Amino acid sequence: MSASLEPGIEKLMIKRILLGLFIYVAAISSKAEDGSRLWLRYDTVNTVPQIECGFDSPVVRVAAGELSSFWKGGKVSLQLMADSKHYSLGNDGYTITTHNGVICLGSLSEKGLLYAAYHLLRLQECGIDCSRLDISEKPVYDIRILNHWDNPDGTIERGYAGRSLWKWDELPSVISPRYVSYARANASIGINGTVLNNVNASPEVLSTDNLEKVKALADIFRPYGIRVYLSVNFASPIKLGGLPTADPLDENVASWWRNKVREVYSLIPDFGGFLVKANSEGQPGPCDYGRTHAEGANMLASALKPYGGIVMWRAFVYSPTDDDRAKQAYLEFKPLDGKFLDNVIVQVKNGPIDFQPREPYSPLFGAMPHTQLMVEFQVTQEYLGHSNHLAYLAPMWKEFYSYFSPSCLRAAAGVANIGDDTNWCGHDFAQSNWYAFGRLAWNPELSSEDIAREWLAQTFTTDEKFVSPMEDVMIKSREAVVDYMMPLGLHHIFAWGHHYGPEPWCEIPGARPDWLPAYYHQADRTGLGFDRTETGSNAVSQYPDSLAAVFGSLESCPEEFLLWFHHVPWKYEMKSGRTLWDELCFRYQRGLDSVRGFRSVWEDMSPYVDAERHAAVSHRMDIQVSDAIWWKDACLEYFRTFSRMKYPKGIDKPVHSLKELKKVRLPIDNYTCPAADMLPGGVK
Ligand code: GCV
Repeated sequence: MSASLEPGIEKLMIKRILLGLFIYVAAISSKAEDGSRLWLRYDTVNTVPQIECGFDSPVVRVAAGELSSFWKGGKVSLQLMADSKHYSLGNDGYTITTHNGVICLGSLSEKGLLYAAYHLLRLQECGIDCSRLDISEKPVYDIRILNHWDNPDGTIERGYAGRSLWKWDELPSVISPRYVSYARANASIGINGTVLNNVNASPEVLSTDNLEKVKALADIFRPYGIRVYLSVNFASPIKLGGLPTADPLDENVASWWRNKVREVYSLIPDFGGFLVKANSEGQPGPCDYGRTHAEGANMLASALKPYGGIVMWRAFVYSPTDDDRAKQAYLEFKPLDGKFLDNVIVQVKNGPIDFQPREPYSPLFGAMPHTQLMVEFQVTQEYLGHSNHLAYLAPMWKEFYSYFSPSCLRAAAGVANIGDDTNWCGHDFAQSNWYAFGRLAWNPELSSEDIAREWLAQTFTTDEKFVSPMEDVMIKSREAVVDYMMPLGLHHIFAWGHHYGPEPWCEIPGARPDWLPAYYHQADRTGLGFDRTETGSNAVSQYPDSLAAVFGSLESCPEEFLLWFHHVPWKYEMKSGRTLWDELCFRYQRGLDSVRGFRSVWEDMSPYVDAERHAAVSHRMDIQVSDAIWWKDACLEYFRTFSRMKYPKGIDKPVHSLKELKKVRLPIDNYTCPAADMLPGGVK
């Protein structure tokens, strides 16, 4: 909360800011271009800018500090404004206007001023003229949150950028400087929440010792406007509390949670709430006691309600039934519409299966009008080449939003791609996905192109000779991955376990059928693809009628979803006039050609990029090209055993034989993936 500044304190405050600035600037100027500065590569200022701020608070101190350190223009005034305009922009919204040569940042809250300060710096770094500004901003979502799948032992589930940032064994006494950098990076793109631990949650996360550590992080993040949340294990009352049951309708269980929540808030007064994965992939949940997801979620929500906390309850469920996995979340959750308390948000993955390179949107969106829903995107590239492949994901997330208005949702969550690697995300370009997630969670209407351009300008250079070709590469990159991995609606044909390379032939005796690729591709002598029309699983019927009609007809189904919804004969004539088989070959080849093209564009970028990052990206792009060959050979050679058709003209001869490819094994755990080295012949 703001307080007006006493005379004298202002001077002290400015001195403090300037001293802090000096130390900070000295520290960052000595850093090499190793990617550690992300998109926040602000140059130091030589003159002391005039930053006027009539009040003090930890949040506003950060805002003023950033501007004092890095703003190169004239006077900036930070003002709390409680007029109707600023009320309409809500707590996080702000204005940036110019009056008589002074730039005025106005907001109802300190957090809004912080976001305004980062906005101004972003304009400066992108080379935009700031002499006459008239900006109003208001985020679409109040909750813009990262989900870390970090484990207490420092590993990260589906993490490809080193180990966890959170050094649990050192906390709370040792505070890594990266905690502040993390908070700062998030605040700069409007992210205001973080779930610190894996949804496959250890009950220990709620132990008193651990909560002291969580408190230390929450204290660091608070001045950056970031609230901390935790994933919790539904069986915690048993495993941590020694109770005989975790039945949500048992009063002792509810009371255990109430007491735990009280303890959490005594340490972290602005604690955000719980994220829960229940009755999914072996996690405990209310269904273990014959209760519904709503009964489980509501019990936790009641405990959190007095403190303003929320429950984000995941809808990622697929019980081992015979029904199509793509239908299961809908079948379980739709009947619960309207049964959740008002501080529960049901968190739904963007697609009905699991973060595939391309999925239609999950039909749950739009099917639960009386329930608050939020979308879960995956920023970490579990199914898009980990941190080896350049895949800019904004176009994928925009595709999701193209089906309905983003404002139908309450919030957006992104599964983080952040680890303790020097450059945070493994691949320098994977930083763009963290960036894009934050920007789109603030405003889903932003274009992928604009986000790419501003990220490139801040992260590398504003030189158009660099920005323009690399924007083009980024925009095309996700489609290229779809092409060389699973085009035309194919999905989940990954290798068992690591989800990196292809293994459409994978068979594991005793495994659940819906964990195996054949379940999804359904290749046979007649054709390829999963029949989800009314002659098949009828998953199309879960979509609104108009869309169900489009998806359900072979003629009108968009080709990008063809094999998702239909089992299509090999000789079926596609829009291009090619047969399905030829089109499949063409798409795999097109994907490979695209990444070869990206590699060559990047080669030409060396005059604009520091040698260190240029070499790092080149190395990963070489792997990507090699992997695209691997994908193309594996899938086409395998599917050819069903189609028994020849490769059409213009398709590269396979480099690898199916026999060789079937022998490829990657170390699933601790996997840092020099995939090319593991391929037979180590092709480039
Ligand atoms: C955290 C997929 C991933 C799992 C992940 C799960 C989920 O199945 O492979 O690693 O577990 O999704 O989102 O809960």
